[in-house]
Amino acid sequence: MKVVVLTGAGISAESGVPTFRDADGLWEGHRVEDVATPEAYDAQPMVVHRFYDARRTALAAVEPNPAHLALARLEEHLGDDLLLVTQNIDDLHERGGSTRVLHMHGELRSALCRACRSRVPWTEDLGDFPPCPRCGVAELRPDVVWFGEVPYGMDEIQDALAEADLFVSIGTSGAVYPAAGFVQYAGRNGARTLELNLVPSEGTHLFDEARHGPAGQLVPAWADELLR
Ligand code: BV8
Repeated sequence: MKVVVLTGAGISAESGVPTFRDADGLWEGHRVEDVATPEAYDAQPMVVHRFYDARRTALAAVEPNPAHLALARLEEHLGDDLLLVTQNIDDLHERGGSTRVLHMHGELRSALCRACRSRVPWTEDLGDFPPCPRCGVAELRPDVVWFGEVPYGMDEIQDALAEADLFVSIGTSGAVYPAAGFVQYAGRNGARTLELNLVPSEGTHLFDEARHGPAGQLVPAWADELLR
């Protein structure tokens, strides 16, 4: 049984990580779509650094929740038959025990050098323009995929969706592409599709089945069902 799981901000909500749409997409009065763009970074790098430095710092104060732990248990049983794709840039899947996580929108704990294009592990602030540990040039930016930028791992994701028997979308509003289109691609390639979300997402009608409620309850129950 080949499974592809896609997670969004909703899976980290019960860990205390705010989602994009709960704060109606605002941060310090900025719309996320206005901060998470290369144009915003070029125009006002310090505002964008403050946005990501604050979220990177906040990682220390949150813990994985039962939904993250259930997906790690699923990986233990399914191994390479499970591909976990996340839109999240937090490290809660890893801290919950998942070892193979595809961060299609990048990660807070990584920095990207605009000079040498290296992706380097990073846990400190970037707002003081530290030099790249690889090339020494002070051009490190958050290693995050902004609006208008190309997500990571699209080939691997598309291959997995084409082979999947089951596609499960957890805690995402289905508002952002290409992630929001994965359900149709998987379904067209013969996968059964399931949505686990607090409330019906924008694409809920595209799924064979949808269950609504907190991920911390729905995901462990679904994992138990699958592993039975
Ligand atoms: C691309 C990283 C081409 C940054 C993010 C016009 C101009 C330019 C582009 C476009 C355009 N029109 C459309 C586009 C494409 C654009 C797009 O989709 N825009 C939207 C606004 C229409 N997309 C892009 O630009 C992407 N790149 O298209 O490149 C391409 C395409 C294909 C192949 C190759 C190249 C890049 C988009 C990536 C942007 N970066 N994040 C950061 O984190 O700061 S997006 C960000 O918002 C998240 O990563 C996530 O992906 C997205 C949506 O957030 P969600 O995770 O869904 O969270 P949200 O708050 O929305 O929803 C939470 C859900 O959880 C809710 O449904 C809620 O009910 C539920 N929930 C809450 N609590 C719980 C819960 N569920 C369960 N339990 C709970 N307790």
